[in-house]
Amino acid sequence: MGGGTALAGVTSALSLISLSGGGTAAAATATTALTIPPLLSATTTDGVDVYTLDMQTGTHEVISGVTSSSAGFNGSYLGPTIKVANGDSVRMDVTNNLGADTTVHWHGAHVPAKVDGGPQVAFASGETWSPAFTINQEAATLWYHPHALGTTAKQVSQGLAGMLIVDDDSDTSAALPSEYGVDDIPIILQCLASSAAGDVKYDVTGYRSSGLVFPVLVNGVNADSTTFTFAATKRRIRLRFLNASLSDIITIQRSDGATLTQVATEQGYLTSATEVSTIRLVAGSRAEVVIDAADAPTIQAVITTGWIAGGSGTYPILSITDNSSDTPADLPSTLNTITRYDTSGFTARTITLGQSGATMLINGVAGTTEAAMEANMIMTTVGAKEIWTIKNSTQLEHSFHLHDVPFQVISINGTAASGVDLGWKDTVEVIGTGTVVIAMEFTDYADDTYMYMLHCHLAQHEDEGMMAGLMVTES
Ligand SMILES: [Cu+2]
Repeated sequence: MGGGTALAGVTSALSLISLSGGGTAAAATATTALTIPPLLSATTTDGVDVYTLDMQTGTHEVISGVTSSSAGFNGSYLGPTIKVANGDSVRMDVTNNLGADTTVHWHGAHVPAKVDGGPQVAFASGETWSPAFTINQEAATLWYHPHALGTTAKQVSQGLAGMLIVDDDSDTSAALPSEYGVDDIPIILQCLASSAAGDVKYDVTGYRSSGLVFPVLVNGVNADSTTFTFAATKRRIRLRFLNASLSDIITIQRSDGATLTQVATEQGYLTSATEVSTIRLVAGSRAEVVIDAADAPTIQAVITTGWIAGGSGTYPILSITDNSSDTPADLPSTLNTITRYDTSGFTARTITLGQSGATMLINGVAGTTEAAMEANMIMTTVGAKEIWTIKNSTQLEHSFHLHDVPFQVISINGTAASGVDLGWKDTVEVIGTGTVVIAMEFTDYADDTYMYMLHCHLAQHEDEGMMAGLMVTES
C-alpha cells in the first residue's frame, strides 16, 4: 500500500484508529488538521463576477515526502473553491500555462454548450479563455476540471480539479450550514496510482507497470498514514464530498457504523434529509451530508478500485471534534420538491457503452476525435424530454456523466430507483453488464455549432473513446 510513508514528527496528536473491513489499507496512526482549499474571490465589473484561474505546473507531495510533478489552478495542486449563486452573472478568466492544450469543464453546471468547456473549445498554452454565463440552477455541489480530447486523465491526475459551489435563495439553503470553511466544508477525495518515486499514472500502460502505490488524498493532502481532524465551532457541519479520482469508487461511511444524514445528490437537495449507512461515489460524483459535531464522528472512505488492480482499502479520513456552543434549529422537514417525471411520452434512446480491446465505445464509436464525435453525435432539441437506457455491454465498471441538464434515475438493473437515487444527478454508476435508465429534459440553450458531451467519467475510459457529443438545437 501507499502508506509506507508515515509522517515523521506528527506524534503529539497520536491517535490510534482501528480499521474495519478493508484490511489492505495502512493504519492511520497520526492526525493532522484538515486542509481546506481557499475560497476564490471575484472582482465585480458591470455586475459580472470575474474569477481568475491560472492553470500552472509545479510539484506536489501526493506521497508524503516524495516530490511529484503536478498541476493546479492558482497553485501547484488542485484549485480554489468557487462559490456562486443562482442568477449570478459570472466570467471565468482561465489562463493556460500548462505547456499543453487544455479546457476547463464546469462539471454539473447548466450552461450553454459554447462555455461548457468541452473539447471543441480547447485552448493553447499561453492563451486565456474567458467564458461568460449566468448561473441557472438550484444549489448544488459541482466541480471543475480539464476536458480536452485524450488528456483528461493525465491533467486531472496531475491535480487539475476544484470545487464549484452553487448557492441559492431557497429556505433550505438558508437553513443549512453555508459558511465556507467554518461549517460548510469541501472534502475532495482522490485515489491515485503512482510509482513509489511519485510518477503518477493515468493510462493503461502506466497502470500495468509494476511497483505501483495507491495514495489517497483528502483536499490534496496524502491521507495514507494520517487522519485529518476538524474542530467544529458550529454544532451542525455540512460536508460536501467529491470523488475526483480517475476511476476508483469511494464509499463514505462513519467508522462507528452509525448513519450519515444525506441532504443532497450531485444536482441538488433531496426531498428530505435521508439517513444512509453508506454513500457510494463513483468517479466524478458528489454528495452532501450534515453532521452533528456532538457525535464527534470519524468518517472513513472505503476505496474500491474499479479499474486498477490494488489500492483497495479502508481509510479513516476525517475526525470531527465538537468545540461548538450553539444549538441549531431542526432541519427543515422538506428540503426540496422533486417532481418525478412521467416518462410515458418521452423519446426513448439506447446508449450502449462498449469496448473493442483497449478502445472504449459509445454506440459502437470511439469518441477520440472531433470528427468521430460529429459522426456519432446525439441530436436533440430544446424542449425535448427523453428517456435513455444506458446499457453497459462490457464487464467493466463505468461512471456515466451527462453534461447540460440534470437527470432522474428511473431504474438501476431493472429495479425502480428509490431512496437517495430519487435525487437529481449528473453522474451515475453503471456496473459491468448493467443497465441504468435515466430521464431528462433539454430545457434551453440551443446551439448548432457547439456540442455537450456524454461520457464515462472513468477518465481513462473517456480518453480511450467512451465519449459522444450531444447537440441541442432549436426545436
Ligand atoms: Cu468507463
